[in-house]
Amino acid sequence: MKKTLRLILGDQLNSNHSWYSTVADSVTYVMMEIRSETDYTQHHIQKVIGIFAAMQNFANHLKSNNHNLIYLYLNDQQNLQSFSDNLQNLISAHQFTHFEYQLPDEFRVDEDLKQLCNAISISSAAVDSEHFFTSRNELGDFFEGKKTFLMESFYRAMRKKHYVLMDGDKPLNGKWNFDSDNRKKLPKEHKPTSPLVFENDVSAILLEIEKTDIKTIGFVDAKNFVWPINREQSLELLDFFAIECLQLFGSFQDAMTPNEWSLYHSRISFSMNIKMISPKEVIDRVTIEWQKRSHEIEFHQLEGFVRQIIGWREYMRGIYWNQMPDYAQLNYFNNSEKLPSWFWTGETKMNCLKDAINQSLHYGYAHHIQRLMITGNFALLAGVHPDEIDSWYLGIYIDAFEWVQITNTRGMSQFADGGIVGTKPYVSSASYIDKMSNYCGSCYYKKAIKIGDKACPFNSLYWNFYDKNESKLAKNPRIGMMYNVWRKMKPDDKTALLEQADYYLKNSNDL
Ligand code: FAD
Ligand code: DLZ
Ligand code: SF4
Repeated sequence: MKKTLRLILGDQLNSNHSWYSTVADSVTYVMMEIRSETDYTQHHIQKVIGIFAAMQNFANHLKSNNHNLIYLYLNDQQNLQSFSDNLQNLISAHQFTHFEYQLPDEFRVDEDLKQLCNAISISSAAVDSEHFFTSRNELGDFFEGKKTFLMESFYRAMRKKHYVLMDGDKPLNGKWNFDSDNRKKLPKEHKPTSPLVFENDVSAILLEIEKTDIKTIGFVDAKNFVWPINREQSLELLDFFAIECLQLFGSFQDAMTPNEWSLYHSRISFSMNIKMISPKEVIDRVTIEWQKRSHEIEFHQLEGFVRQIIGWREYMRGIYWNQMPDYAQLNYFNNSEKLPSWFWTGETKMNCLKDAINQSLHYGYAHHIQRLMITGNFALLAGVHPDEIDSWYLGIYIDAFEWVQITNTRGMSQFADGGIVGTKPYVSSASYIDKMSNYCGSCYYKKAIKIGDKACPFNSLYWNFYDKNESKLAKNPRIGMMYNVWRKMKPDDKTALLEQADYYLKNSNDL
């Protein structure tokens, strides 16, 4: 009799997958909590707990639907702590005759599973994970023969192909992109909607992790775990976003303010990335809400959100599969510094960084502009090696999986890919941060000062970055103007700025 073993990875918790539409005695599923995954970077404690809790809930869901399932807990004696060792062991112990897995999202795991399939003597097959709008190679095929990978053209093609926000063959409401209506600062008196948080008791999982020497970062309140850990909670969070946040999502998408950790963001990246909900469900849900309340929800709020999902998210996945494994080695600026130690403690006098890092430690979450224009901006200005930065981002965020983390970090944020993802590096001085946030007013440093004890570090580091990388950037048409300003500056002023930057870089742990 044919006996099939099917592997379910921790980020493949898609209950709508066609695998589960029939129940068969001949099929057994396997899920495993393993050290190869908990230890490939230093993860946030909430990320490890969140994934284990969601895996356990998914396993219970499958079992209650009468599927055969083997679940290897972290501290099970027979757990060999890697996908391939456990799988080989199970295949021989239970005499499986066929092995199947869903295409993993990570290059490393993909390679491991391909190797395993070559090593075992039974037949095997990989199937689609039935989650994304696009297949792995779709972006590569779309840009075949083109010099650049312009997100906007990919996004438009996705809108047309999947008939999202379309009116015949034209974009709904006449324009593809309404970004110019977005990006407002949060007014000082504006009190954002309080985020929906869950109160999951995950203390049993924490206890198991604490029995091991797994190294994690960040904090957790294990009796009140805030993240969704099953499909029902994920859908509840999505509903909350559609009903409470969508109407201001675009407007305040890039806004930052102290002690407000999520503003009008959806916080559904974790649920989506481990596939408890699908991007199609997300787009359908918000579109229905807009149709119901179009008198209240302006179209630009909806379009801005849809672009993140069907545009950026699919685009990053496509870039990943098109560029890996070489992408992980790119270091366009040859940066080599280390991250300051306060990236792991939040203990810095820089208000914007203190806030972004502390909330990352407390929630395993920061929203896009905090990741891009606060932590990422500083790391790039400080010339930190992309490996250091990747590993920090891959660990600290609950939604961090390499396919979407590395493309955002090494690509969009660090420009280490020399312009595959972005057309210019995202760097700024204090003026942009002040424009988009309420951080500067109460900071030890002064946003308008460039030189001296109270000078905001972003100001001198910004010019130092342009000076240091002139040969690589001056010809970029989107940056040329900055070099005109730099060249026109008085030599004494330039020297003072570079000396100030040098002082800050040499003392970065004390900033
Ligand atoms: P919202 O602001 O509500 O956006 C809705 C959804 O759109 C997100 O859930 C996400 O799925 C998608 N999205 C938005 N921006 C992007 C983007 N640039 N790339 C891909 N999808 C996007 N996202 C991750 O999912 N995992 C990561 O590890 C990750 N690392 C990042 C690292 C850096 C340096 C930067 C600049 C961005 C990173 N992002 C990452 C993208 C983005 O910051 C997060 O998707 C977003 O903050 C998640 O929060 P949210 O669900 O509240 O998003
Ligand atoms: C991130 C993660 C962690 C921390 N632990 C596990 C685990 O124990 N078991 C598992 O199957 N998956 C885990 N994951 C998610 C995997 O790293 C992810 O499935 C692969 O990287 C493929 O994207
Ligand atoms: Fe950040 Fe500088 Fe503003 Fe302080 S003054 S919050 S360091 S940008």
